[in-house]
Amino acid sequence: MIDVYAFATPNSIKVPIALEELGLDYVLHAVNVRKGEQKSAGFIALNANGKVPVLVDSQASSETLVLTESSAILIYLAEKSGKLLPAEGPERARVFEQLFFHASGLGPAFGQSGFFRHQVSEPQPLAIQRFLSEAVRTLNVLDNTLAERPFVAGDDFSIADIAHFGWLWRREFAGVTLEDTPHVARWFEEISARPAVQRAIEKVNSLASQ
Ligand SMILES: N[C@@H](CCC(=O)N[C@@H](CS)C(=O)NCC(=O)O)C(=O)O
Repeated sequence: MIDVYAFATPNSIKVPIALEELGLDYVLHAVNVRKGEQKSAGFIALNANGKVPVLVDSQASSETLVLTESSAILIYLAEKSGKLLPAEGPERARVFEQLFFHASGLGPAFGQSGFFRHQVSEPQPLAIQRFLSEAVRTLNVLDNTLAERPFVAGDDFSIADIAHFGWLWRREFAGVTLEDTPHVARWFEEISARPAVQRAIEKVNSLASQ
């Protein structure tokens, strides 16, 4: 049994997308980050970092696996199923390159841009300017990549596409549009049209109305 603790957020959505793409059964549990449920004692016992998503796989091995960090979860699911991540060589390295670029570059820039735009009581123009420009800069890096390849890590859809999709799906929060990045816009339309992605979005959005 796989349990996923998540909400309608950019990092959460990656996990249901991967599970839907891989055809793995799972149960989705809402952790309402708008109400601060990710900081409750019960949830901190699951993830000391107090953030979603968390995956719990009771059939991982002899012990139940509790895994945090969306990129680590994507790699775990890809390796468990033998899909969405090349087994070796340069193709595998390209997927990791994009996952790390997402986790250390694009994702935090989008997150901080959104935070300083929407979640501070006192406006801080320098922080807004810094993080919005970094979000746009990393988006342009991705656009240049997608000018050369159909998917972010090469010729095939992979967990790296799922990672980037999470934050691109919530780009409005960060104050980012796709108007000046036609290759990202093309890719975003294609990923959005995948039936597994649509199923995951519907399920995650329904968490917010529970
Ligand atoms: N590096 C983590 C980031 C997780 C993260 O920031 N999750 C957000 C939702 S997208 C969250 O839980 N925010 C609530 C909080 O930080 O209190 C990952 O990739 O899983």
